[in-house]
Amino acid sequence: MPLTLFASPGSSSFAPHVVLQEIGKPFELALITHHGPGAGTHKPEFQNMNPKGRVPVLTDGKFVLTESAAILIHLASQNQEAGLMPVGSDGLVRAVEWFNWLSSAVHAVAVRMVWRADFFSDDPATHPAIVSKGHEHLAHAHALIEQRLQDRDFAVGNAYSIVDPYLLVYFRWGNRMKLDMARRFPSWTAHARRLEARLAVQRALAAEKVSLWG
Ligand SMILES: N[C@@H](CCC(=O)N[C@@H](CS)C(=O)NCC(=O)O)C(=O)O
Repeated sequence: MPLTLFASPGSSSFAPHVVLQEIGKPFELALITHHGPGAGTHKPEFQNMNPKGRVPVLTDGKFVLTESAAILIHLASQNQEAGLMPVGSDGLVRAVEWFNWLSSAVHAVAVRMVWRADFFSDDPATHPAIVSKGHEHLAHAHALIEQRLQDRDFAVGNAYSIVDPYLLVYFRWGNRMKLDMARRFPSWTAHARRLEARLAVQRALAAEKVSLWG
């Protein structure tokens, strides 16, 4: 059975998808939906594989790996020749520093409050306040990312690594939220354009039929 990435277009699985495209070895992309009625992530066969009911999932025969950060580190370390591991003596810990913060405070809290207020409360009357607070958390996180990307081409060690496509996911989500990322975050936008020039990113965007800009 080939290496398979279970992914949903434009979701956090976009980052490992880009990395698989960078590596260039054969893989299968299993695109499913992750929200709405009949979502692929809610189907029993998917939940048997990943009881968390989330994408991405990477499988290789009986090997099943969940969590974007773990999949990204696994792909980079198993394919050293692709040069996607963060460089420098503290490259890996800097990557983990990015991954932990982005996947917890930014994704699981701020982004989810904006897009999935129902996850935090069953009372629709509370949802506008949750969304508004989520935007507040997100604005703070976005400002920090912009600051970190000032005067550097890439997130870690100033060389392209597995952290960069993961940051690109959050940039795209900002545009999906109509936050006018290009005007508000010039350094992050330059980073996104630098990534968009890469063939692997173009291939992943085309395969998922999504754009970075809206
Ligand atoms: N911590 C996980 C989060 C994954 C996650 O939340 N994925 C979303 C798409 S971006 C999902 O599958 N959501 C389905 C659901 O909430 O039912 C990771 O970083 O991989």
